[in-house]
Amino acid sequence: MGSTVIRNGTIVTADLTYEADLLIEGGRITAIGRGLTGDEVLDATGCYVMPGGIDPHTHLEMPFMGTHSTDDFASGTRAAIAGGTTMVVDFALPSPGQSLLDALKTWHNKSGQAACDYSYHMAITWWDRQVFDEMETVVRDHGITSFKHFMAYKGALMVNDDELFASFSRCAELGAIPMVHAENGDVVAELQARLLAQGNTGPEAHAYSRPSSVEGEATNRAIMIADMAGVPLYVVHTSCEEAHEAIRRAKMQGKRVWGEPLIQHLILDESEYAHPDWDHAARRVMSPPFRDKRHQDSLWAGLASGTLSVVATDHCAFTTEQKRNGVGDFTKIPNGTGGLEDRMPLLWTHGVGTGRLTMNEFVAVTSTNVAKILGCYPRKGAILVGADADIVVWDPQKEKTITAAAQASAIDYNVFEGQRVKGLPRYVLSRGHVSLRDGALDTHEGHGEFVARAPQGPVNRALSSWKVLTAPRPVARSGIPASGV
Ligand code: DUC
Ligand code: ZN
Ligand code: ZN
Ligand code: ZN
Repeated sequence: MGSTVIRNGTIVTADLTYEADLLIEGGRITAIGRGLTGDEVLDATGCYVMPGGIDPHTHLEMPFMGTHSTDDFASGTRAAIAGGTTMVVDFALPSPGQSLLDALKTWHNKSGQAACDYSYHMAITWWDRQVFDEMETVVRDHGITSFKHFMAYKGALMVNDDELFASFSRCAELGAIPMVHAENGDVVAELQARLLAQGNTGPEAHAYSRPSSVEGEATNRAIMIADMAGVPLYVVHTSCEEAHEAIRRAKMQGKRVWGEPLIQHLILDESEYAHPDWDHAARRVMSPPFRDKRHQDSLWAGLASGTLSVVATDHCAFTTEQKRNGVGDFTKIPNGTGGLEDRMPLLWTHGVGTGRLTMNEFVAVTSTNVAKILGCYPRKGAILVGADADIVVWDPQKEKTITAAAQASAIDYNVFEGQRVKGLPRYVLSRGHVSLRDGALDTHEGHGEFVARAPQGPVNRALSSWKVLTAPRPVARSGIPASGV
């Protein structure tokens, strides 16, 4: 690969906006300045040159609810690049009882198809001594420093509070970050049973079975458990005010807690489930479900104020045929929606385009904050000499209407169908390779590399009560009472 220069653009990072060219050699940024020359010149006139997006939450080819999500690492990473995302973080998912290291092998086999760089979080779906031991190998030998816990999906992936506390405590020892899917799985299971018994079998009942309070309760509980374990906490797909409120409160108390809204929850609302077409509503079934405007406003405010940290997709794409498994029983509709290709253009359009977010905030929540929280900054998420050349050249004037017909995702619909976006990539570079050029993809299966991440040091502790709880002092007493008082 020869050298490439990105010329005449405006560099936008999480904290700076300035005019400069970039020189890229060997997949990395090697110079930032004016008048740079190279073998190939990409014209960025009128464009913003930003770190490529990092989606911290995808499920590619995920075995789930009796099927597999249809976008795999090949189609999923093509979709990512088409929308300006140059790294995805997927979830290695051991089935209950399966070794973490076995699950890791399965994920490494699948991700060989990736067209952009990727990493994994490891899911903790069961608990015993073997899991405890393997967590250390996962962190130290494999560079996976975040562990996901499902507080929902009772009888499948859900772990209980004792398991959460044990795993969170282990994360604290290892300098790893626990993550939670925060919904009260016991209450959801009970509400599902009641709704079905009452004859509520359609996709709208999915939303009734997962009210915002089940998310608020679980978020609050996870924060408290993390604090007792002395560890920070990353809350995935924060979708409602109650969960956001718990995160805000924790931050005000000095706890390191991060919230991750999804682009779907920012843009789409619960009225989608009232649509008269069963397919339309079922295609939008995901957990947590879409919410009303009050919750959306809360999420946007959190991104602007910094109480919410990153925007993800939870990309978990099922075809209409797969969704139809739930005809007659909403609990059998595979949960998940797509969004990888649309996250950046939609967030730009509805965030920067409306004045709700600055360009620098856009870069922070789509890339830099993710890299910092997950331990791969400044290799990723930065425009700095020495950083990987994962770059998006963003044309703020370019427009399109989102359609399934034109998407890279392998499914047969798009939940954002018909939405107009203004702000799209002109070029996308994945470690220096120009993978999108004026709307045309030039991706290579297998170009993507696994990104090993570093554990965080003791400085990354939660700040409130951990010292008391992890180092109890025995009470000194003068004598032993005669009776067992
Ligand atoms: N939610 C979804 O909608 N799909 C995948 C897993 C999840 O938690
Ligand atoms: Zn989830
Ligand atoms: Zn998920
Ligand atoms: Zn090529």
